[in-house]
Amino acid sequence: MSGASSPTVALPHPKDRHPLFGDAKAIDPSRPTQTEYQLAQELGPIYELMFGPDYRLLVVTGTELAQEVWDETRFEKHVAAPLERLREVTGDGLFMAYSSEPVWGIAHRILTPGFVKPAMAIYHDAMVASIESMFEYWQGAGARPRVNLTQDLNSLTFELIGRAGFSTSFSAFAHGGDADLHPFLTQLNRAMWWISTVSNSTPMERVRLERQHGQQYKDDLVALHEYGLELAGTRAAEPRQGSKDLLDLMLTTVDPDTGEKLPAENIAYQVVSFLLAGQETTAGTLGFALHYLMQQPEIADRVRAEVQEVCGDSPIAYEQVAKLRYTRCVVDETLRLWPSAPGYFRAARADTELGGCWPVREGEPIFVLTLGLHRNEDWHDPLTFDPDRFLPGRDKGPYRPFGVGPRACIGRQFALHEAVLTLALATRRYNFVPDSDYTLAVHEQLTLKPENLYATLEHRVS
Ligand code: MNH
Repeated sequence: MSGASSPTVALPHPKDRHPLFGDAKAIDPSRPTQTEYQLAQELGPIYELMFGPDYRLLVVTGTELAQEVWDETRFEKHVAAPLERLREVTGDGLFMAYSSEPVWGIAHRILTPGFVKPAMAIYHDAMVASIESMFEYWQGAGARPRVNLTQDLNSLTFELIGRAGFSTSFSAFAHGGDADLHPFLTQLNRAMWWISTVSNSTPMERVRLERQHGQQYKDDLVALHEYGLELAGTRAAEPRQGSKDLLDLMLTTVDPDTGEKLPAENIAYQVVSFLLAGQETTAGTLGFALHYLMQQPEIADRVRAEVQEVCGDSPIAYEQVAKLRYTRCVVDETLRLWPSAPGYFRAARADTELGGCWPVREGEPIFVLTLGLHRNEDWHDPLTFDPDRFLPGRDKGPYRPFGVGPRACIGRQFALHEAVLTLALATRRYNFVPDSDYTLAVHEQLTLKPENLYATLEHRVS
């Protein structure tokens, strides 16, 4: 291929392209990024998907191409079409704010101190208490209960962000069963289902969905935002003493750059954003990790040995979490093989070429599919779950499960602390025995998680 290539170079794309609907039929709407990963294996490190006559999406899974797209001088985060819908849920909260909106910078500066590594000391006890409330719930289910991990881990991360971030308990483990889910979680799940389904369906299917579920979705949006307003309003009326949680931070901090505070509307959107971004992704990560610990019990034994060495039988202290190096490798490897946020959108700041030959227009969406990138040929034996590859000194391939640049995940330290702590406490306490006939099925609703993952729990310590 010559350096001065013509702009007519055709990108690989799925066969059987429809003149109107483009490649929509090539994507299974119930598992879009998993189909995109399969397509990457057929079509290579970059390919294009057409959704309609003039909506093109580039999908990137090659290392060099991803490194180009990560370059903040040429590319930036892009709030792409499916994410426009997410903006209806999270408004101008950090997650979906446009970088050009001043409120993003204000919120980023106000909230960053709440998410740096040392700040995890503030949340540690609330995290432990949330994890123990799950254990108590399991305790109540009998001597050797079979538990629904997919569901319970969702409740855990929800309860944990509520207690740690907002000093609020959702009583996620107060009752059993789906029927007792907190209304916020029911509304959030329903809204996510709607967005994921609508975003991945044809215009005709969309009309039907709109008719059947459109009103419910609108009602849920209102309820979610009202919940955020109420939480913030209650706190504003009754300030707390002591160390600041995320809510205090947002309500009381003045942005050092502009001297402005966050408007109440925006704080409500931040609350919804954290409950959304902080919950599904971490629950999925914990589910995948426990799945592999069950499938490869020798890894669970190494986690146990490490916890024993660092903490003995004592409670796990904040400082000890950083010493659980192997447990952290388990989390890193989980996020490699199954990045629970399976990709993110970028766009060029000006017309450019990718890989020196693929023309890319300013602002057109490029999807970095980490689900494919993290398994490409630059990783040795990529389909094997092997935490040791994250030990210091080992060769590593491309790895960015939390995104890149100023818009990368603000909750990274929070998620890692939470995940390491949960795995350490849970494996010390229980043997997790998988259903003998379980094969991993991955549920996709913008994020990934193991579907119908159950475990039978054998108590190890009293
Ligand atoms: Mn999180 C952004 C992955 C846990 C809050 N998060 C992102 C992005 C990825 C991501 C990828 C970038 C998206 C994009 O470029 O469009 N996040 C994860 C993963 C986990 C996770 C894989 C768990 C594992 N995230 C959390 C937790 C919280 C959180 C926990 C909050 C407590 N994440 C955010 C917020 C953003 C974000 C807020 C948006 C940051 C910004 O744009 O300023």
